[in-house]
Amino acid sequence: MLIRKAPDLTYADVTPKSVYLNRRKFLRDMGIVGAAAFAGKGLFDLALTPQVAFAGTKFTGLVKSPFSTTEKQNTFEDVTHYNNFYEFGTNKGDPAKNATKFNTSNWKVSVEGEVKTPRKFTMDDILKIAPLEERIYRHRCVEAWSIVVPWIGFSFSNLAKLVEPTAKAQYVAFESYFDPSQMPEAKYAGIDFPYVEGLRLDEAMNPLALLCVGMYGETLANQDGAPVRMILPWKYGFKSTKSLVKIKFQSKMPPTTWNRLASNEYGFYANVNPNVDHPRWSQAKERRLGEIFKRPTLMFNGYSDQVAAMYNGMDLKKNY
Ligand SMILES: Nc1nc2c(c(=O)[nH]1)N[C@H]1C(S)=C(S)[C@@H](COP(=O)(O)O)O[C@H]1N2
Ligand SMILES: [Mo]
Repeated sequence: MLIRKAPDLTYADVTPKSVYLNRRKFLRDMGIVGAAAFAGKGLFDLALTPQVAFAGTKFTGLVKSPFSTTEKQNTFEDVTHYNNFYEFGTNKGDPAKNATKFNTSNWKVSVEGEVKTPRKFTMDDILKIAPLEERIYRHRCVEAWSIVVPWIGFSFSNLAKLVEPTAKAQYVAFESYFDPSQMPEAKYAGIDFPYVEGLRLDEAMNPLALLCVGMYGETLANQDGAPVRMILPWKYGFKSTKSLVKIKFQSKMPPTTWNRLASNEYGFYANVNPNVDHPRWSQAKERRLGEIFKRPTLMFNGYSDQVAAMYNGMDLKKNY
């Protein structure tokens, strides 16, 4: 995998204003596209400065995924300005405004619990686990909107196999970063932090479960869960934990943020299901961001072929 970076950027060139407010244009102006590729050094070693976010750094040599949809993609603008990231505010436009200075340098993800080889991964470690793929997935939110995004990452199973889950590992618990000083809006969100989620082991090991480090050919925007998050395209969006710092393999079903808040509204499985209404609204249809007319929602968000077998014998009206 090659990562391109303008070879001549120095700390002095990079004012926080140009980075935070106009990062993409800035990089284009600096000639980052087509710049000599750096080999040998990792992306996160090449941080322009410890204070600077990495959003906007390009990936090259991405592998095309057979799991990609050919549907029309949403724009980068849509996907970075209509977000759920309650740590940075509860309105869809809040994360774009409030996450600009989110410091994701020196990031570590602790992988622990029922594994033979627990380990703390740096972002450089993570980028070396497997070839990075571009996966264009449909993404369906519980509030009945959907988007199509070219995510970048690899199947979570690659990471899991490295740490060797023990026979006791039945579930995987995911935990987001939380720092109230960087996330002052979190105190008004009405949910407990850190944000926690979980999967059954077989769900986590399903090839569709993506450990995601980027989108649209570059590193993740802060508001989309930089520097590393989960993407589970057959489930409602809230299952896909952003800005991951802890992954724990365990024998018990882990508590999850939204289920803890309102268990009748948000189940543990949260598989996209047009036949199970949310108590306060229908899930039969969805609005693709940028479109006027609603479209029917598909069972498992259209990923039945890959995931339905995991739920054979389960009553999905009860296990929602
Ligand atoms: N840490 C954290 N992760 C989170 C959330 C959140 O508030 N905090 N929101 C979830 C919800 S409800 C959705 S729909 C998706 C949204 O991802 P996106 O903003 O990149 O589309 O992130 C999920 N992951
Ligand atoms: Mo969501």
